[in-house]
Formats: sequence, structure tokens, C-alpha cells
Amino acid sequence: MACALECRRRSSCFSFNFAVYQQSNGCELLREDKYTSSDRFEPSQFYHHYSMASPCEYSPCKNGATCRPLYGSDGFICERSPGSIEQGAPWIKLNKNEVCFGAKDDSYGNFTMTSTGNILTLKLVYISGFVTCNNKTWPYGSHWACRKGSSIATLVTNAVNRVIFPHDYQNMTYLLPGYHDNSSELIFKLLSPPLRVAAGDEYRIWYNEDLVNGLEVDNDGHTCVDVYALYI
Ligand SMILES: [Ca+2]
Ligand SMILES: [Ca+2]
Repeated sequence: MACALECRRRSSCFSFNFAVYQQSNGCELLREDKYTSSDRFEPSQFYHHYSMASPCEYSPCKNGATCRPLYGSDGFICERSPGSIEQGAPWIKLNKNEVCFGAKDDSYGNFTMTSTGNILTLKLVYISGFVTCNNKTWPYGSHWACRKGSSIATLVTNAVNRVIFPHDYQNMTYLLPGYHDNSSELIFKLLSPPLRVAAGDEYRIWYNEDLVNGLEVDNDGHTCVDVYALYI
């Protein structure tokens, strides 16, 4: 019906109300839906409420995370807290061979975007290896950080080494809620607005000290990963 088509055409429409009695003004397009405004979602005798179809109908999120629909890709994300992602779909794998990054001598790992569009976040899935910021200490090394128990030192930049993830990078290691130095994966916080990318664009995974040319002579190791993007 016309109201549904109108909502589908507009990226700002996430659901709509349709009047039960035609003497009122029919179609009301809404910028929110029952997932983003569940507190305001209540029965009405004057309107029927319609949502765009979404995987959130099937409650894919666990551990109390909130499901947010991604209508453009028929996907979803599970938010632990605003912007902090525990899970999402559909993840698009970007690399064919594993991507390895080192801790010194500008040994970043690179990958390219597979299609043009807007991405919300990236996921790095650990395969093998370790990195360390000090090879004199034992035991040393972790998947993503300086040493065991320290904050995350793994960054993603574009092809001219501007840091894209984390979005609030300040030339140092950082905390990523829900993840730690030896997590089996890292999902970066959501970008707002999403990042426009083109097929073939190069991006790089860097170790923080290697990017900023900090004290890297005593660094060591490589970490190898698979890289996934969440297109909106
Ligand atoms: Ca060092
Ligand atoms: Ca360097």
C-alpha cells in the first residue's frame, strides 16, 4: 500500500502508523521504531502500527543486548551499550588471505574493501601470532596490545595512515568495552555517521607504536587476522 512504499523510499522512515478510520489523515511516517523507542510503543484504537521487516523480530541478541535493525542491508546489530557492539549481521569478509600486522618497522597489514557503500564498523577475528611492545619481559605478547592486561594497541587506518578505528583515537592505546588484549575478536565502536567506502579502497591494520614511531626497537611479533565489514 502507498504508506508502506512511501516509508520504504525514505531512509529516515523506520516504521509508520496507518489510521483505522479514514476520516483522520491516513499515513504517519515515523523516524523511530519499536526497537529504538520501545518505551513509547503502546496500543492505539485509532492507528495500526507497521514496522519494516527486520531480523530483530527473531531476537538474535543475547545477554540483554539491544537489537537495532539495519534496514538497508536487512541486517542488525546487538548493542551492549550505545555504540558498543557485541554482534552484528551480515558481516562481509574483506580478505582472501589472512592479514598480518607487525609491531615495528612499518609492518602494517593491508586489505581492501570489496564493495562500494557505507560501513558502520569492522571486526578483526584473531587467527594466530602475538605482538609485544617490550620483548625483554617474559612472558610477553598478546593478540592486540602492549603486554598481557594492557589496553588495545591495534588500529585501522586508511591508505594515507589516518586512523579510522577507533573513531576517537588520541595517539595512544585505548579501551574498547567488552574486549581485551587477548580477545578472540575485536569489534570497533560504531561510526556515526557511517564511513563511505569504494570497492578497492585500501585500509591498513597498524600497531600503535609502529604507526606513531614510538619506542618500537624493542617491539616484536605479528598478529594475523580475518577482517569483516558491516555495511549499513
Ligand atoms: Ca616498545
Ligand atoms: Ca614505525
